[in-house]
Amino acid sequence: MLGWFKKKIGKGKEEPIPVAPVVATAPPPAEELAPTQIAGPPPASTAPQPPPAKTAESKEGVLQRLKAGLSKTRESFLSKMDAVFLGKKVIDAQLLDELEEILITSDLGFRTVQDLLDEARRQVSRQELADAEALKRFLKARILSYLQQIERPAELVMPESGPFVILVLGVNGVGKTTTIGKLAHKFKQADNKVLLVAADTFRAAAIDQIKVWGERIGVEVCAQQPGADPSSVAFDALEYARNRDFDVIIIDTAGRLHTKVNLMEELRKIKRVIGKKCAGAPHEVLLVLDATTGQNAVSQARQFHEVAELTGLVLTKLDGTAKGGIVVNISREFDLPIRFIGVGEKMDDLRDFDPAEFVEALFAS
Ligand SMILES: Nc1nc2c(ncn2[C@@H]2O[C@H](COP(=O)(O)OP(=O)(O)OP(=O)(O)O)[C@@H](O)[C@H]2O)c(=O)[nH]1
Ligand SMILES: [Mg+2]
Repeated sequence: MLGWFKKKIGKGKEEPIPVAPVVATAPPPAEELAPTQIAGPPPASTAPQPPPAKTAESKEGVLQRLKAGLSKTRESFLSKMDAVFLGKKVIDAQLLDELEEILITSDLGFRTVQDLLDEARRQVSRQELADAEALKRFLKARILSYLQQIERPAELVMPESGPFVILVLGVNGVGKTTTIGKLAHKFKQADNKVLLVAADTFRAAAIDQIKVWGERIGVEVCAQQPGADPSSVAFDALEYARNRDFDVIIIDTAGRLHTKVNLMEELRKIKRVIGKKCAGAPHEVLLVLDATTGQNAVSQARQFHEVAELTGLVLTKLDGTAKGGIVVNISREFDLPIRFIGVGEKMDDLRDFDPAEFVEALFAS
């Protein structure tokens, strides 16, 4: 399996990075921790043990786990379809109307449902879709083609030199911090030196939460006091990171309502300050969306994109919803790649988004 991100080596040359086993890093000496308060990895005796060396998970294994994560969507979607098809030999107008309803309740989005149904009706009238199985095959192929229309590569592309700075945004409780923990784990497994930055200073618990992730994974966390200005936390963290050879810096931010102007302006400032401190950064601006919020995720993406020029999306909690069609909806609505999908709360439950795998898991019988 190819890597899920690329490192640029020399001009224009990009090399896929395979997933490698964890190499535990020692905590930094205490005197190096000023000026920000750094929660380093625990001392060697309590440091998390590296998982047994493993190569990339088998394709079959990935698909099984993805299927499990998408089971709610799939069961709702397929069982409703089967009920509509039950006992029907031919595809008629009534069947297509019922199918339309099912597709709409899966949150595929109005435009996508209309496009699918228009084409299905055309093909039925030309007698190209003979039965229910043919119709399912048609839906699967069409949905895949929609997901593949995004031109930009889904892999993250790291800069030629200096750390890869990722800014993570989203409304409250969508799974930003958890996604950051999972992502840091992925980077660490691929042998990168990772720094987490607690720029969500809104609640003390938010700072503790990211420190816990740092300890669990064995990566450093830059944090300050609750209530500190998030822009200066980000600034100080980048200063700390200078000459320390971090490969990846991931910045957490407080959840904010996309409709609150002052909070969205704060994001603009955070981004500007990061760019001033580190030219070209943030290289990746990731918006985390909770798949269970359905259509609302679309308006969140729109507002955040306007303020922060997103470069990619993460859809979390797909395991907790029957409305996984939102992935297709979001993907068609914005010219933004879906980088990852969250299919559970565990460290390994952040999956690379692969359209073919996703559709396979969605339609698996
Ligand atoms: N089932 C499931 N739960 C998830 C997933 N991602 C995150 N969660 C859960 O969602 C809840 C909120 O996650 P957080 O990471 O704290 O969300 P946040 O966006 O950082 O929240 P705020 O910082 O308060 O805005 C936690 O209970 C997570 O375990 C996922 O993919 N699947
Ligand atoms: Mg958080």
